[in-house]
Amino acid sequence: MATPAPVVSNTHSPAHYDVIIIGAGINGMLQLIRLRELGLSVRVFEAGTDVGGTWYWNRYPGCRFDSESYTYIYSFSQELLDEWDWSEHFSAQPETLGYCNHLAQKFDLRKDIQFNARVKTAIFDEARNEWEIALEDGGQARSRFFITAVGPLSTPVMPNIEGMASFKGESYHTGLWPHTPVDFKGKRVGVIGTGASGVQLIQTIAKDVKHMTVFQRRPNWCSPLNNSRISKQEMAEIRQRYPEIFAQCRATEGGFMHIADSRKATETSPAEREELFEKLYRTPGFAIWLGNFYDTFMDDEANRILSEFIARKIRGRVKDPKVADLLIPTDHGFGTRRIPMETGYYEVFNQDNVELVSIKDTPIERITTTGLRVADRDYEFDIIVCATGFDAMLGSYDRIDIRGIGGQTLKQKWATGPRTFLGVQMEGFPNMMMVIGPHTGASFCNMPRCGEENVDFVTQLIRFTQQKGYARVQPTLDAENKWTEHVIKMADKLLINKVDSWFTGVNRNVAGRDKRTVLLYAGGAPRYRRRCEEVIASGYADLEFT
Ligand code: N01
Repeated sequence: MATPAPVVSNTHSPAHYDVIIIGAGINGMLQLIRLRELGLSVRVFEAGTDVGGTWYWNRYPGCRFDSESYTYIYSFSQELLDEWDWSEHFSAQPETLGYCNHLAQKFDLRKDIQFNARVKTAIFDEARNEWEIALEDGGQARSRFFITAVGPLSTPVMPNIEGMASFKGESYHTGLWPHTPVDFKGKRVGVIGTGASGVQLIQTIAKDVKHMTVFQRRPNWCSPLNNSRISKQEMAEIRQRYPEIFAQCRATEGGFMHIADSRKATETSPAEREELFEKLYRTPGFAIWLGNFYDTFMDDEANRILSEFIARKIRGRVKDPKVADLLIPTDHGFGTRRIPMETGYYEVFNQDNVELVSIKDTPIERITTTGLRVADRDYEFDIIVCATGFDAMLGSYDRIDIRGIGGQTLKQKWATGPRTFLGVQMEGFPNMMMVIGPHTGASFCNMPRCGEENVDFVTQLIRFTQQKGYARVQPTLDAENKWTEHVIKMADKLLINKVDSWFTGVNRNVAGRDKRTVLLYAGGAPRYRRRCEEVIASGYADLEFT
């Protein structure tokens, strides 16, 4: 349970800090630790009642990592590495939340975090070179620096279906799951959405439900997680290998342990391809995605060959060929949207008490008091679960009124897509920094691996600004334009950016999100890291200090 931190007064003059951070998730917490080391006064505002971010909110049954647990651990403290044991190769949400709690307790973080504190506005005071932060409850605070550690997937979105509020049974969104367990035993359950959250939930509750109807709009390519337990002895071996594991993640494009095969699928014999695909299908984690022939990310033909292999696997696992056909994507290739990692997902559709309803051509007409209606058929449920995802990357920025120089809002600045320098700062928004913002190398990377580097970059920039006695730091417009153009150019080479998904910012449940936008940095973590190092080595030549 969180120890309540003192509440920022809304009756006295606003409290003042060196730095205000929004978000006490995995990166907000690390940012707090790092800034404390500089001797700065830091306040974190967190909307939840405790730490953990993603792992605090997403408590749905089956929620777990698809990063190897031991790559999702911070490397900055040997003590932390020595004392934390993972029990599975891909740990489940309670264990990860436990890790977040452990971090908060070990570093006594809660005393600097105000919970139940949703930030409403952040306005740059040009006369004082300070950010003025207002909370939804009326509280206010000021700071020299303002950091958003709001997470890329933290604004859950309900489907825009008529009658959402009319359902009289229980209804849930995976990203806003209650803290008390939901009992699915003997219940008639409807699930809307088959992304990574839906897949994890469906395969987990299938054993409990009386009946489950899965409403699928566009199927996703899923592949086996191949999870297993970690014995004490294996954990001891993993601990010895931490330096090697981190080094391996550092060398890869996405901060995972999987290294892409340098051969081209299109130039390899069918037998060799089959051998690699089979091996990767049995390998734990994202190997089949990130460790595959490198051209499967860029070349339509290579991607088609891989997609065909996965389609065969799905057909081999789903008994009813018509159902198998429905589960095989036809509008995008394997890995061009985020791969949901599964454990027995396809077999769920062999159960007599599970029905798959394709709503691709006949959308859900409306939610009713007893369930929902599709193409003149009424479905009755005790529970409806919306696994309908998030307003990715931009949603959490949009719901805060952020105003920089001249009163310009961030929403105005990003009207045609994000414009950033390194995904960390924006021209016109001095002293504001983003951790895992759009366009950072961390945006398309194993979160803690790149997050740690992102936090270090922000920390060093603040230290430099403070040490030199500057009141303001922001990128030049030229630097911002060049970085934004570079990010857009990099995106062009990947098939991922030619498909509608949260990767490309398309979400038809949210007004204005019907066109693709470049949100993620596709140039790879090593290239991004090199650019950050150049910026530091140049004495931050791309930035303007006042
Ligand atoms: O969300 P999604 P998610 N009517 O956007 C459907 C991370 N994550 O929460 O594809 C009917 O992927 C929508 O259909 P369509 C991971 O990065 C990580 O599942 O738009 N259906 C889709 O099927 C992941 O990518 C883990 O046609 C509607 C689904 O809802 C990201 O979070 C676990 C609809 C949304 O899928 C998001 O995953 C879970 C409507 N109106 C998540 N609106 C780990 O393992 C939406 N849908 C770490």
